[in-house]
Amino acid sequence: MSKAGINLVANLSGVGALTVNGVSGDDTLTVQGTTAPDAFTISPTAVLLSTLQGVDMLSNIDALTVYGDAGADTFSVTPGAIPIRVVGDAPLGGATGDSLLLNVTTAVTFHLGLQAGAGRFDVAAAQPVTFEQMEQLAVDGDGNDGVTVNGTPGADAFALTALLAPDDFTVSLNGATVTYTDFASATLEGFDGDDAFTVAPLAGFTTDVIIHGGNQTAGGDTLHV
Ligand SMILES: [Ca+2]
Ligand SMILES: [Ca+2]
Ligand SMILES: [Ca+2]
Ligand SMILES: [Ca+2]
Repeated sequence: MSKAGINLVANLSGVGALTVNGVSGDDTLTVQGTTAPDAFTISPTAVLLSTLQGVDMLSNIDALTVYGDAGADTFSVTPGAIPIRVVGDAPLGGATGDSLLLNVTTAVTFHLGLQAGAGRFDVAAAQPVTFEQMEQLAVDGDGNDGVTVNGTPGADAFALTALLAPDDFTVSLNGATVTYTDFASATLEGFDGDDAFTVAPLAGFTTDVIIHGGNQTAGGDTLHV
């Protein structure tokens, strides 16, 4: 463990439970994974790392960053009182890679980032979760809440595809696909630009789908079901 600003490096061995307490001031805790595949379980109060030493209890920390480093890493994140940032690192792109699972019990809004594999989830009554260099994205709800997928000011291509369970689906926005499980509604926000929406429901699909085309530019927004 190292601390910025005071040249402190603490080497830990044989630690049972590790507590990090920021006490006062503006503190960011960064947890670095290994070059192997790591499985992180992340919340505002703990960062657990499969069989390796994690941070069992963290307190008085104002922001949390977790780096996966190389390897196909998994990040299971429960949002809460502090902003959480996860960086998958290598591998970059491709069908397999780093995966983020966001666990929510409230409404959630997806924002596409500028780089491939980057973006942000705004979670009602919690601080946001931002991600970078993430190849697989999934959000698990509690069945009662809605997800909103925000487009960009330009022309966007949305595709909502129902999966087998009654309230599971994927939403692809300009090629970035997120799998949503257990959501009562899905709202697709086109905003400005000529946006194209494709919806592929299945028999028995129970999620309400709401589409807002927003302002058009020239050709208008289109919906294909
Ligand atoms: Ca890793
Ligand atoms: Ca990685
Ligand atoms: Ca990655
Ligand atoms: Ca748009």
